[in-house]
Amino acid sequence: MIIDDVKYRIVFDSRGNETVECEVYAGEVFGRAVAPSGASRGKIEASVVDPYKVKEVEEKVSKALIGMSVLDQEGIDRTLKEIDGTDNFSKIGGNFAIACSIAAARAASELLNIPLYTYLGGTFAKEIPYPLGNVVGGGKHAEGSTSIQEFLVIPVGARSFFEAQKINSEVHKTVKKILKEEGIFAAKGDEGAWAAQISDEKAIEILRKAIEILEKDKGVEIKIGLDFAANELWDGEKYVYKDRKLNREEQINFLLDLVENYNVLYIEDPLHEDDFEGFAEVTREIKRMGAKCFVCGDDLFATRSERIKKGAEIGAANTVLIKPNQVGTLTDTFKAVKVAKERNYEVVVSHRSGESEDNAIAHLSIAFNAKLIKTGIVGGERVAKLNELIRIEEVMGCRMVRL
Ligand code: 2PG
Ligand code: MG
Repeated sequence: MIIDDVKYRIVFDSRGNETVECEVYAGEVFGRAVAPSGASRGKIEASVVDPYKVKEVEEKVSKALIGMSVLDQEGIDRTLKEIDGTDNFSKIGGNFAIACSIAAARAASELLNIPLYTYLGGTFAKEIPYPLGNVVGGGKHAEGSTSIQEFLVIPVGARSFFEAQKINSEVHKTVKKILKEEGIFAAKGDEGAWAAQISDEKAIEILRKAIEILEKDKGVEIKIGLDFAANELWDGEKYVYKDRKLNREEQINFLLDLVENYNVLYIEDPLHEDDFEGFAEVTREIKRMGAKCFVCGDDLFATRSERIKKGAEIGAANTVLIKPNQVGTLTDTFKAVKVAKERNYEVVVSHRSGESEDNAIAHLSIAFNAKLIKTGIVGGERVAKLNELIRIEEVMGCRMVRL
């Protein structure tokens, strides 16, 4: 079935910023997708082009794609790259490209009358990831709150996705209750995590308290995750927190202590995006400690297969964060997943801090057989993905991944 039209429009994201939505039409069916947007963005991410260039880009993209088979995802993605002509979508924008790439896949799955996760994942799509939920946050998502960007939880003992999300929600609520009891005012950051004027240590202490209460209550184990988003802390010489400055070695010791003392199961971007060696050292040290921990590269890899290859050569990290809009097409996202898995890296599919009601990443997390999906806990744009996974679980049955 050939593509007969491609339409773009400007819509709003969860921060109230303009973003682009794309619709791809093929005969009786169409697919739609909205581009998300990041606040703590890596320097090699695909470019974001002004949404108000919508008419100009629509003309180029529709001219190139009309007449192509909607089932030819690789061809569609190749064409998007060709009309852009740069290696990071600086002409048509990674935002315009990813919206079109996902909209085309949606239209194809509609045409075949199968779910998006089956269309993209085939036989890979058989398990459900655990939700990695953001409970307390700061950094670029809530300035004035903690220096570490995200304090997350993983309900490793949950037997279903529904139960897992229920536990995450209860941790989120319990943390609010503890903050209130301690007289600490809290607001919500960009991803719905609690933002408060507290230190990073205090945030962990409160999170631990909440986890303890719930573990007792529910009899289910809950683990901690941290996204340092260390690029945002790095000033070229030191990691600058609101209450201290750490050099590279001190930063490594700080995070290793946290992993050891708090039994942390997941750390993301503990060092800045060019410190491959440092990531390798952290990964080695954690292994030596005998701790099981996902050491995840977000800005480090930026969903780019060549960066993953480079990291894997020296054992930098053991997990890759997958954000399709970092690279601009589903084909390149797939490539990153493939390269990661071939090197025995785990994958975690992630939202951006600026999101919409679009739930495509829920499907991608199944299609890629991700261990975790990082998509917040509360807020309509986060719940859109979580609720989609609950619907998928109804069809697939409770088949959680093994962590
Ligand atoms: C991150 C993301 C999502 P942003 O750093 O992992 O949580 O934030 O979208 O702002 O880059
Ligand atoms: Mg990150």
